[in-house]
Amino acid sequence: GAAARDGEPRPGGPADSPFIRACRRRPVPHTPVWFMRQAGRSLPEYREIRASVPMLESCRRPELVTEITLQPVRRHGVDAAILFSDIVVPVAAAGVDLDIVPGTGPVVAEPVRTAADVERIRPITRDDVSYVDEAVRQLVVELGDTPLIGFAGAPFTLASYLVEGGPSRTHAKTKALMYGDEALWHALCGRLAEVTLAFLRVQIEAGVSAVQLFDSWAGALSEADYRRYVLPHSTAVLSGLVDDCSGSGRGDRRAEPERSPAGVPRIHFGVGTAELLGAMGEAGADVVGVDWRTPLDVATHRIGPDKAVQGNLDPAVLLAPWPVVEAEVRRILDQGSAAPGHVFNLGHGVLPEVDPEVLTRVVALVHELSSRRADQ
Ligand code: 1CP
Repeated sequence: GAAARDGEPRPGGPADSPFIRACRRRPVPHTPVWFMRQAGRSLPEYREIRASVPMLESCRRPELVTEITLQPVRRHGVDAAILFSDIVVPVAAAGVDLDIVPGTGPVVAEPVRTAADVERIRPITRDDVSYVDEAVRQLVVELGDTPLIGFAGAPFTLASYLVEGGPSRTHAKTKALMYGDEALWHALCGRLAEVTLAFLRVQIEAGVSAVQLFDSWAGALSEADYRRYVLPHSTAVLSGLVDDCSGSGRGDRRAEPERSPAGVPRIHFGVGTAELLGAMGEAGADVVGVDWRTPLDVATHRIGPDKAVQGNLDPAVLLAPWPVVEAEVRRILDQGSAAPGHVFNLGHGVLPEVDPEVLTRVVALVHELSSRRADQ
């Protein structure tokens, strides 16, 4: 209703939370904090649930997704939840035969080699991922004012799993296809961008407050190659979400104040992307994720003054003695203040061997130090 007109969200709802405010570069009472892979093997309550359920099956059971997603919110008091799922879930829903193998990661039965292989990746609809729709709707109720982050894998990172057949250090087969058959490469990434966009739309329609596009392995490319082979496809995803809100066709969303006028905030993340940060922002992000190699003030300089930043704490620092952790938290809060919006996070996911008590302490420290600054 009235809130849509001046662009300010309903006070107290998830759209007015510190996390969403920081994504939108608005003033915050404290710096919001969440952790990539906050739901996962660092938590005994997660290991217990997962002991008897394979990974992909757990992603398809809304009651398990809901419980696992809520675990880190209850335990750590983080400022956002992230949907428990995996980047290969929509690809499996699109008909690709794959599994997530314990200790390895995603493994694809028949790696993509030909145009016919690309054609077999079907566009997806809500019905193909109804378990995600259900889990998000349930979570939005349970979470109340805490925002829920939806996510998807970006075309390059998904293409890497599909072409390699599994995790790869060099991405050699992926690059061989990219350089060797540019038309097939763009056909593959174009199809993956469609699947990803459809998957994110399902999550947004079900009620997520923000989305993160994971291009975890984009850092394997030079900036020139990133711009030529990847940027158009990631732009199709991130800009496609904004087009949803501009009134052409899917315009009923304009009636929802939280979604208008600019749609939900979009975070764009990768690892080893120091040289790509500017381009990843250009793809259409509100927030750019930064790994542990680039300090947030340097990242802000590269990304430009109109976007928020997220990340930079080395996940391995959480294994260090507390004074080291504390000094790093202070450094990141200092350097993050150079950006127009700052979301505290790690530079990549929580390592399974991290003591969850340390994560809880980091959340409390970020809140304490940053709310003191906000008072000044
Ligand atoms: O048994 C287990 O616990 C399996 C481990 C696991 C988990 C907990 C996998 C297999 N996926 C997940 C969940 C997951 N995956 C989340 C949960 C939400 C959260 O709390 O953050 C998310 C966001 C992902 C996304 C994901 N999957 C990414 C992007 C993020 C990143 O880590 O870079 C990637 C690259 C994957 C692939 C994947 N899935 C699983 C593994 C072990 C891997 C990586 C394999 C590799 O090294 O290539």
